[in-house]
Amino acid sequence: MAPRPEDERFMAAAIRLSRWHLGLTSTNPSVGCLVVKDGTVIGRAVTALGGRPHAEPQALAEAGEAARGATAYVTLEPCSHYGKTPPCAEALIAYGVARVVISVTDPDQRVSGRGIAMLQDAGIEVDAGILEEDGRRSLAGYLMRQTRNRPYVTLKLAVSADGMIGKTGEGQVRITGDIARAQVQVLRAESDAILVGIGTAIADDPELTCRLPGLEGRTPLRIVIDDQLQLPLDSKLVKTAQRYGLMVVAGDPPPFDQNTDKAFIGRRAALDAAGAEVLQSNSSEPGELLEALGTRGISSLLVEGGARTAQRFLAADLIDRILLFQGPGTIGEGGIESPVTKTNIPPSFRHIRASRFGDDRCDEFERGF
Ligand code: AOF
Ligand code: ZN
Repeated sequence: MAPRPEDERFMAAAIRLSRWHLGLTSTNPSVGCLVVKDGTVIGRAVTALGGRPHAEPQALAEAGEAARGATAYVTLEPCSHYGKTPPCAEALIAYGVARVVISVTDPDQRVSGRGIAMLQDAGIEVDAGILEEDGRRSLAGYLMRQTRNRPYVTLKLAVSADGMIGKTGEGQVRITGDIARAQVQVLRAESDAILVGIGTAIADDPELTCRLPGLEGRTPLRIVIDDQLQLPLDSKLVKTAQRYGLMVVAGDPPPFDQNTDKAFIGRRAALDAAGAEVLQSNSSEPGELLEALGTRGISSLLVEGGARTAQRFLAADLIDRILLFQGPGTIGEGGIESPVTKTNIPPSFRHIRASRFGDDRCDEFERGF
């Protein structure tokens, strides 16, 4: 059957709803579901924290008896498998829903079209592919991990008007204002993990937490690429390792043997004792690290700096989205040049949005996958 005029409006609302739990449901996707009858929303839900229950049974339970004959809007094809919960397609059938509108079909091999077939076999009308581009964006982490076993990677850069991301020897430089910075904290909250290089970790001593009121509990796993384990034990990252989690990636073979060098072994033991996890992975091959993260269930990664780390990911073609925050001030002498500016974004990226946050501007670029 054909989509109806109201479909996009309700699907847009379901997609917005699904974003509430981004970063909180891995390895499951955060899915939104609305149950609508006679133009009124009678049930709504998002995949629960930790990934279960799924969205549909919760939305159906809210709608109750009234779900009979209603339309369900779901951002992802309802599941058809007996996993840790019974199939959502079965719940939709049992509640007597007349029509199901889907944005994105599920690449999970246990589902992959079977959810739709199950609904259709029960006589339910199904329309798929509604607002698919937005739906895919909201599910980007899940889709990337399912299809390529790696997280979806967002590079965030704050750039001054003269194209700099910082100043040599100066630690944190204010480039953007409070509203843009709050927006970055929302990005952190939506991510499963956040990554910086050791240069940034030492120069800025960042905490990389989410401190926005109401979102304090949503700090992602913090990761530092630190080939030789130079992260100071009194850094904010190490001091908060127990509380928020910290992964330190010891990488490229340094000019000593990591298995016998006493100082290195000592630093590794100290980080371990402080609650950090030390992972061995070749940092000049970021793909290796991404695969390890994907295997651990990390679906979305925010790369926050600095220039060298960004460059490595870009060179390996492992950035999927770029958020370029641009402040009005200049840095001038001693500035550290941004690895990307609006004029040299790799041609595979498409500009999809420009927003304003106070005096700052944010341009968003993405690459399809
Ligand atoms: C839905 N609605 O809200 C979500 C779905 O481990 P399980 O049993 O929870 O199954 C995980 C799979 O369920 C996941 O790979 C994806 O196919 C689907 N997630 N499905 O119908 C939801 N989160
Ligand atoms: Zn399900």
